[in-house]
Amino acid sequence: MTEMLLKYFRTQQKKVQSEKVYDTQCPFCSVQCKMQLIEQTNITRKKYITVGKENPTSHGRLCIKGMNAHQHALHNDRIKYPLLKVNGEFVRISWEQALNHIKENFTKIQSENGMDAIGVYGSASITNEEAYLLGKFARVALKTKHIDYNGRLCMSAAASAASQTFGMDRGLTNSLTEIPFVQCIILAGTNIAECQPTLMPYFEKARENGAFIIAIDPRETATTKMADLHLKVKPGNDAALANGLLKVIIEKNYIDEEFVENRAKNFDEVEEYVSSLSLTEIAEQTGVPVDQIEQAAVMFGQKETGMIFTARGVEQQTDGSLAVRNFLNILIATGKLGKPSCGYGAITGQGNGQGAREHGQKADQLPGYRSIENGEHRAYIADVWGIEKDDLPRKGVSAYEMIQKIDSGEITGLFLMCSNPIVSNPNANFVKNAFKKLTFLVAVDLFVSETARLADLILPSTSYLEDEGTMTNLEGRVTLRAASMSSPGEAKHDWQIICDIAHALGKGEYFTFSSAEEIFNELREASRGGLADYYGITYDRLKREGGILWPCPTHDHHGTERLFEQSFAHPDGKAVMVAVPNHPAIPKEQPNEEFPLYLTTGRVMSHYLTGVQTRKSSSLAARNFESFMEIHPATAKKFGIQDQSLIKIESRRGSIVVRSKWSETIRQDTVFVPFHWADSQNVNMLVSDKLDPACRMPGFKVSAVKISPVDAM
Ligand SMILES: Nc1nc2c(c(=O)[nH]1)N[C@H]1C(S)=C(S)[C@@H](COP(=O)(O)OP(=O)(O)OC[C@H]3O[C@@H](n4cnc5c(=O)[nH]c(N)nc54)[C@H](O)[C@@H]3O)O[C@H]1N2
Ligand SMILES: Nc1nc2c(c(=O)[nH]1)N[C@H]1C(S)=C(S)[C@@H](COP(=O)(O)OP(=O)(O)OC[C@H]3O[C@@H](n4cnc5c(=O)[nH]c(N)nc54)[C@H](O)[C@@H]3O)O[C@H]1N2
Ligand code: SF4
Ligand SMILES: [Mo]
Repeated sequence: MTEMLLKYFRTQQKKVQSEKVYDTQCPFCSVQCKMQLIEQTNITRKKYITVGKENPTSHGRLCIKGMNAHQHALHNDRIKYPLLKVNGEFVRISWEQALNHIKENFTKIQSENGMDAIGVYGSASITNEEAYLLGKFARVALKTKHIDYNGRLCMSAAASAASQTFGMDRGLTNSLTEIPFVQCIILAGTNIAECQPTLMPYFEKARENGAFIIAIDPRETATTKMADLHLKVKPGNDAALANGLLKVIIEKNYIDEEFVENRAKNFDEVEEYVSSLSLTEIAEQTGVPVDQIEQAAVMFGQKETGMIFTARGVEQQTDGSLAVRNFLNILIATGKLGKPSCGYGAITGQGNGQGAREHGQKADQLPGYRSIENGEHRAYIADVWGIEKDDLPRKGVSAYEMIQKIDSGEITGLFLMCSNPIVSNPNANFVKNAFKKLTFLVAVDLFVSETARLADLILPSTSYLEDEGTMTNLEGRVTLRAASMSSPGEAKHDWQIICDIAHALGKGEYFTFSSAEEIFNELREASRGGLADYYGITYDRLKREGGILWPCPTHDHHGTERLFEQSFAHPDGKAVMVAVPNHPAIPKEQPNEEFPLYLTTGRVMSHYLTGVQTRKSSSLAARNFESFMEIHPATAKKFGIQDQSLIKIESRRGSIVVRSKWSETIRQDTVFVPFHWADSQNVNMLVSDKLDPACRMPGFKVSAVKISPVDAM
């Protein structure tokens, strides 16, 4: 370095009068990269830099979202005080007034319409402590059966498939460290390069070590570019494609007979069904040529080790849970489970997508992955909570079905924490109108989101920089997110808000917590002996060890790196295979003359979910400041659509206007629109509300649409 440069850096350094370092974890995806926000103060202003911190999952790597997360957290638009809607305008009120207001309205609604007239809608972006407490709040403080959360739109299909097949659902059956040694990898409907970018080195190392990578996606993405073989499936046909793979695997005898015999059930049923299928018909249905199906099956069958990863491309379908089960059939048939570098991974979505699905936010669930309809489970949790087991409500309904109950007037009050459902749910016009019918809506958020705009009362919550607590990452690794920045204005942690409301409702004795750690210690008890057993995990251990993979039943247990080595989690220890039909019982919407194209939806690297946070970040918003529709040039020409021009997209439910983006790499019968934008660009106005009958997942990934240039209207 030259003298001049050194001198410059020294003067710059002197200008920094003080420096503060905040340890935390990224607020976005399921990798949960550990990081530090460095705040440098000089005479005139503050400067922020985010740097990655060593950890067992992402080893100090960060993606652009993590690096810029502070821009939304430190944004002036953060809500700092409780806001009450008066004559259509939000006005600042005190916490005491806010709590009184909630007490009055919740009590009135429940005395007039019954306990179940209030719904609770939670999130997988809050900590384990908060997710646990929200479940307890619904059952103990509000005594309503209606609680569900945004993970229903995210993890429910994979969770239901793993529970039915394996008897237990942890996103990854193996730790990430095994990926570099896998010989064949199937990436089905997952865009890791844009959605969990800091995991890419695991897959890149596998490639360097000679792995054959197969990607299944209707579009070319930064992830499919890494693959040796890209199966460009017609949207919604993954179950049929997996049948094709299974058929070849069975016919060419890549079956692990011993595994199938000793460790699984129903292989014969699957064999019989797939042998009755025609590969040519599967190729026709899925749009994937026979030779590609054969090549993929042979590669996966031949190799000694193999892993399959699925994400929302396969799962956000009205047969998503069965489609996942069919990929699990392939793993069982080839004996690729419970061994080194052999296993399954549902790439979890939100920061706490794993933990928040284990401790009681789901309509039918109690902590530790217990069931609310199981007598023993009810008794155990009632005991931990100090209530009568008969006082525990029964199971409620899924997220979208709660909204249907709002529409029909069965639910008239809603407590919403950390979600933006009028943008993220399917059939968005219906959802927005339903929310307008609520007598009383409380939204707890960092910002006035599109849904919060409709609220009667908004409560200000704290962000990842301010709120300490545990998050369970995609591996099933419980991590402790440090957070030490002071809260802006009068914002409170989500857990404090829950406790304060419980006190206002006269249920304070069950919510006497004064720290996240105290809540975690109760969660540990509540999860003890359950499938997701956290009992052996403590804050002290998390600080020392950096993260622990559940189940971890005792203090001297190291955590569980690889699941199912000896047996599966069903009582008989066996995995359950199932024959999955090519054509699901509930047919998916198919293109026709009026609506000639498939629409599929998803994500881009720089934005997160409904965009409330990332649209506030100048660096991220600058990368994509508006929505777009990816379309093949040949299709675009057919419909008279120029590149970068405004397009109206219509389905049977509604219409939106976005800009076109020509791309040679998407299927010609399909267009793609991300869902990070709201209002007139909210793609969910187009998506149908049909749900997977097994897990209530909406079919976000397939709709039939028509398109037209806006100036031709
Ligand atoms: N940048 C960014 N990262 C994120 C998020 C974000 O919003 N932005 N969100 C986080 C969350 S909550 C989640 S759930 C995950 C989601 O992570 P992913 O599931 O990987 O993301 P998606 O873009 O929804 O869908 C993945 C791929 O499925 C493809 N696809 C569409 N239809 C089909 C189909 O019918 N079959 C198959 N096989 N593929 C199909 C899409 O083209 C897309 O490339 O990402 C997490 N990480
Ligand atoms: N078309 C289509 N729709 C989809 C999907 C798709 O692929 N396609 N994917 C689905 C998936 S996978 C998901 S996960 C859902 C997500 O859907 P949502 O849950 O609606 O998404 P977010 O944008 O994360 O909403 C979170 C809200 O909570 C606020 N917030 C952030 N952190 C905190 C906090 O710590 N406390 C509180 N109280 N508030 C906070 C944010 O400001 C934001 O307003 O969307 C689903 N919808
Ligand atoms: S978005 Fe995900 S990959 Fe990117 S920094 Fe955050 S946790 Fe890491
Ligand atoms: Mo998600």
